[in-house]
Amino acid sequence: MKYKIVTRSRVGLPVLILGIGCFIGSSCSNTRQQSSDTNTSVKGLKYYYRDYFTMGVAVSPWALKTDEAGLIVDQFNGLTPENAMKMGPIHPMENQYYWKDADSIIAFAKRHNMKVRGHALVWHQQTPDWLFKDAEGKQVSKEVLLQRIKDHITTVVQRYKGSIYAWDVVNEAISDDPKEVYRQSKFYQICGDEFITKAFEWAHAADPDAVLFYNDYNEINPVKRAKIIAMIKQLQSAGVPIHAVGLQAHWAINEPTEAQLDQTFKDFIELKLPLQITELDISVYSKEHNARDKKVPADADTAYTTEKEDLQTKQYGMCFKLFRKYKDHLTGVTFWNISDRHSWLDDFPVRNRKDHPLLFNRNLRPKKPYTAVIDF
Ligand code: 9MR
Repeated sequence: MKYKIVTRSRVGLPVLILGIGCFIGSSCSNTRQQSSDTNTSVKGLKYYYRDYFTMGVAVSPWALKTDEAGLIVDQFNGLTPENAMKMGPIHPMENQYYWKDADSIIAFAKRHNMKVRGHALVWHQQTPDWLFKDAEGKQVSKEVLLQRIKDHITTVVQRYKGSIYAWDVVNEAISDDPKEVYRQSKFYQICGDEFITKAFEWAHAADPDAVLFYNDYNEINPVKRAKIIAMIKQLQSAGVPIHAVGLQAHWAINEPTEAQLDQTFKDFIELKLPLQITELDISVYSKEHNARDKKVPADADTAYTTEKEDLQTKQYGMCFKLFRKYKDHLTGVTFWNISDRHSWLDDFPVRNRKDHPLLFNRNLRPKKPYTAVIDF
């Protein structure tokens, strides 16, 4: 489908852009509205998917002060703080919280009538130094750690009660090692799996209206998926307030296959819980799971070639075809980062290798994969 998007120039005159070619290159004049006006006539992702699910994006407070803000307002109706609400950034010292960044994201969402997902209450990464240590620097007991987790969850969730509709309560607690169930994190080593149950109970007590998620990656892997599902079933049968499942969806041009993704949805649906795609990006490189330095000549080839563009277009098209197929179970899709200007994948798995995983290029123009997402 050749499609039309009507944007407004800075002086308010509607400008018609015809066909996709104009979006992809940087040769078109930049007429995209960059103000924070929500009464825009741009038909963004949230417009095309208005009968399907929320379209969200992970953001930093800084991005909301750049020209990316206009793009966000045009295209999305949901926000996730990429880092600002994680334990380390928001709770750097035991008796000190740092609210400024998280608050600014909430304020932006309110100004533009967007929903906010909270991310993440308990995660093994980006934990503050003080969390696991006592005054002498020795590892704390289970009792102390659980009390600290409780205080953290209660304070953060209560502060944003009414402003955040959903929380990633526990993030990535399942191991990638097929021989292990739970990740051997400090949380697990000190508390066993009790920290998971307790985290959901405390989050629910702090805000009984918030939708509480378990969130994890590599959910398309059948072995890991089975472990995630078994853990959630166990929590459900113990009456733990877990309300939804987040499938992170850090994918690539070569995975998942359509059959694999279809099976992933079929399996998760058996839990009878709402699902969300919480951290979507599609790397233009073949999937690798472990961090490494550049080593082969191909690692230096970071151009966004027509071949990569075509493969990424096909993959985005396939994923969204299945997202629409499972729309009765899917309540949101969130992209992890805004445009190819910056993504965490620029540094992972290969350090300092530029990736192009998103729907908008560095000039904030929709890429060819964007057309595959809205063409239905
Ligand atoms: O995108 C986030 C990046 O800026 C941080 O440096 C990183 C810290 O480990 O976390 C990234 O986000 C992660 C998310 O919070 C949980 N799932 C995996 C994401 C990518 O690593």
